Amino acid sequence: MRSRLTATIMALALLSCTTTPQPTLYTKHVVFPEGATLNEKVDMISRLVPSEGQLRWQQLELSAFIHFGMNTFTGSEWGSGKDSPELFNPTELDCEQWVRTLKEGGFKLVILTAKHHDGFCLWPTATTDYSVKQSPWREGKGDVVRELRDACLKYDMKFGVYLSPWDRNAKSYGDSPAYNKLYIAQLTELLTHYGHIDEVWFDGACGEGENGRKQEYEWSAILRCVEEHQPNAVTAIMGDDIRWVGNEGGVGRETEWSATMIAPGSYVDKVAENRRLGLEEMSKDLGSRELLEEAKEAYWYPSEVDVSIRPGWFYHSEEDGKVRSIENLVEIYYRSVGSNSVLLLNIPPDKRGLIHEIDAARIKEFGTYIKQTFAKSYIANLNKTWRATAGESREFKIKKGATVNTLLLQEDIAEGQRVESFMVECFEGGEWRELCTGTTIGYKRLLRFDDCHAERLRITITQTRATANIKSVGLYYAEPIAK
Ligand code: FUL
Repeated sequence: MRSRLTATIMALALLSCTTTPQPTLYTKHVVFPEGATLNEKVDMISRLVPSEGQLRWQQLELSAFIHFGMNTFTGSEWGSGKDSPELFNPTELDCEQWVRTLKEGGFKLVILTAKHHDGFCLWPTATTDYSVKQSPWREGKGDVVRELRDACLKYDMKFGVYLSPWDRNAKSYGDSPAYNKLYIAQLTELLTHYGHIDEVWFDGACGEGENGRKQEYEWSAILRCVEEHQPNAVTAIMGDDIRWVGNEGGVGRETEWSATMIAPGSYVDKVAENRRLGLEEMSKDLGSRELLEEAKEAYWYPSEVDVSIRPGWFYHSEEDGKVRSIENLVEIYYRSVGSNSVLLLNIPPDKRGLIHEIDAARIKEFGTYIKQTFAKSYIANLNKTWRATAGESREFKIKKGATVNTLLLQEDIAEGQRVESFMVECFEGGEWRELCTGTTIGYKRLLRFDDCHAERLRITITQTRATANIKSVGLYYAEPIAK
């Protein structure tokens, strides 16, 4: 009996030794050991994965910005902070109309400029006399943050706040400790009075305080404040979960790495390292092997493409004729969501406090177009993740008689971002021809090509940081957009 028991224990021990150990995954950040070779670094960065919050955020794909505030009433983009609160008086403010409109467009999250650079607060803050409380709107008893929050709850929309670090009204701005205290107090109000917050947007724009004083922000304390009060919220731009794509034109990179060597700007002790590597948000290359060779660390720091539906971020009636066309919005969609980014599209309400009819109609049209385009794939999706090594190909049968012009590829980013390049061919008239090629895939990659009537499609993963985890493949037909 005893010997049988010993044998069983030994067999179990042996089994546990022979089962392949799960490779270590690095959440959000990885430090390479000193002297690590390029191959070792490539292997480690391939196992860098997003935090749960970053993964949830990436899956939203479409998020909306609402720039609304004093500038809406003064016609400016960057208010001086000296305009009277008396000017803030929307006549028909209806946050439910905003949220319904955004829902129709397919947007999943909305971020409100609770305070822009002029310092005017859209909630009745106790921290300053420059807020809705001092305005005639709802006799000083209104709260835009709360109204939008409630509308989001009603329509199941995620909710975020933009709190401009730059403040042209605050007397203390430029007196660093005093202003940091005020800023954190404002942030705390937003994070503790309105229930769950999904995203906090920290703008990087920053001017001088009185007499040229330079404000030094205490980013570590600011981010700690979010961590303490809203641990599930993601932080953007000067935050460390979401990276600014580097332009405000709606143009993502051709090669977009979420597992990148650029450190968030709020990590002040990493500023010099970014400089050493020649990295800034605008850099073209944020993840090549050449860069990796030089790097000491890497971050999961995915890109967000922020762009306005109008030339300005705030509403100006003279721009009513300049709302982006549906064609342009769809182009932006391919260059953002289709390029491993989340789109943050700004739709600024007008002086009434409503999303203007022109913008509302455009948003609806955009949502309908995207939904229709991706409603039906002409190839069967993978029934399980395709684990592809470099050079591996897979063929897909295209539905008979189909015309296609759009390909969708997705990696399972919960296991990291790995693909460095791929090639797509189609079998037509008895031979294979190249349809398109690409570099990174990441969460989602969309590629467009001329109408094609092929019978089969072949995808080859030409280079990858490690075995790629291709989660989905789709082939669609995008209708031409009427001009
Ligand atoms: C910039 C700001 O200066 C603009 O006014 C706008 O808010 C944009 C989203 O970010 O940095």
